[in-house]
Formats: sequence, C-alpha cells, structure tokens
Amino acid sequence: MVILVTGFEPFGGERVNPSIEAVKMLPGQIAGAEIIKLEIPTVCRKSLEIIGQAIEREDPDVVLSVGQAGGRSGISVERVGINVDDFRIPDNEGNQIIDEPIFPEGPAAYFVNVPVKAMVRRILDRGIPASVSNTAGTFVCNHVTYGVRHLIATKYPGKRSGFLHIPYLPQQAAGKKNMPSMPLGLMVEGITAAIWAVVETREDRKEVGGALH
Ligand code: PCA
Repeated sequence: MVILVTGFEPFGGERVNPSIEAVKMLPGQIAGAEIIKLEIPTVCRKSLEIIGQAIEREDPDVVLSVGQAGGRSGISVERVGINVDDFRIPDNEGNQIIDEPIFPEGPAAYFVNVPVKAMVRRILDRGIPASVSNTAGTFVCNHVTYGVRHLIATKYPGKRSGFLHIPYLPQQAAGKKNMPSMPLGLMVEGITAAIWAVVETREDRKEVGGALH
C-alpha cells in the first residue's frame, strides 16, 4: 500500500505549520505501507493541483492530508468535507473566496472514505487526545478535504482520502492566551497511529464519536 501524506505551509501570520513539520518527521514506512510526503501551499486550487500531480506520479492508494487547527486541543479526524469556500482570512496568495462552491458540479458534501472511528481509537490508545470532527471549517483545509475526495470520486475510483487536523505547537501557543497545544513528537505519534488504522482496518468500528452540538 502507498500512502501520500500531505502537510501545509505556514499561513495566517504563523512562522511554522505543525502539519508539514509533523509530516516531515514520519518514517518512510508505517505498518508495511510506503509513506510519500508532500508539502502543499495554503492556497485554494493550487493545493489541489499539486495533490493531483502527486496522485498521477505516485499512484497512492490513500491520500491523507494534515492541517493546523489552532485552538483545538487534540487531533481531530475529519468526517466530512463540504462544497463551499468561505474564507475568514485570505489564503497565502490573497484569495478570499466567500460562499462559492469548490466544484459547482459536485455534491453538497463528501464523507471521507478512511475509517474515522478506528483512527480515533488508535490515537487514543497511545494516550493522545483525539476525536471525530464533523467540520473541517470552510477554509483551505475543507477545500482540500472536499476537493481531494471529489478528485477521487470522479477520476480515481478505488482510492481513498482523509483529513487530520492538529493543534498548535507549544511555541505557537506560547504567545497566545489560554491556547491549547501539543508537542511535535506526540503529533507524529498520533498521525502514525492513524495511519496504522487506515492500513489495518477492513470495516470501521461502530462506537460513539458523535457530538450533541
Ligand atoms: N490549516 C488551515 C489551512 C492550512 C492549515 O494548515 C485550515 O484549517 O483550513
């Protein structure tokens, strides 16, 4: 199995993005799967183009993208991407899209097709906070969650894709008030655990991971 794992460049005034820092530290093989790492720009469309080129080049079985979700306290395994761009801040090339569909011809939403519950369970089993998330926001991370899933649904049937959001690093949280963070080593361990679940799970677990609000 070949797994393409992507991380984003810094955005929003931050000097680092933990997603690409953690992706860079992943081993070259996890659970027997080959891990291919890719940095993508925090820019709408361009992020998807670069992933599309990597899919052509590497023919991965799974595309797992990772992004920073400053303010969240654990690793969130995203369940769904929605067909809208509504950027609260401009992306790294100054695009601030408001209420536009990502793919006008696409459905309103896609569920990811990796086993989200099993991924959360594996991360928790390592003693690292994790949960299912039912929104990847409406910025570039949702754009990638939805966009890659659409690409797979329309062009690469049989492939799978998913998305993990990770918190700030301690050095990012240090300048902010009451801001949760996670050390880089735990992020790497958590992403690794999630990949083990992707490789080994045939059918996702049925266990509570929902939210009341
Ligand atoms: N996080 C942003 C985009 C890039 C990233 O790492 C987001 O959550 O949309």
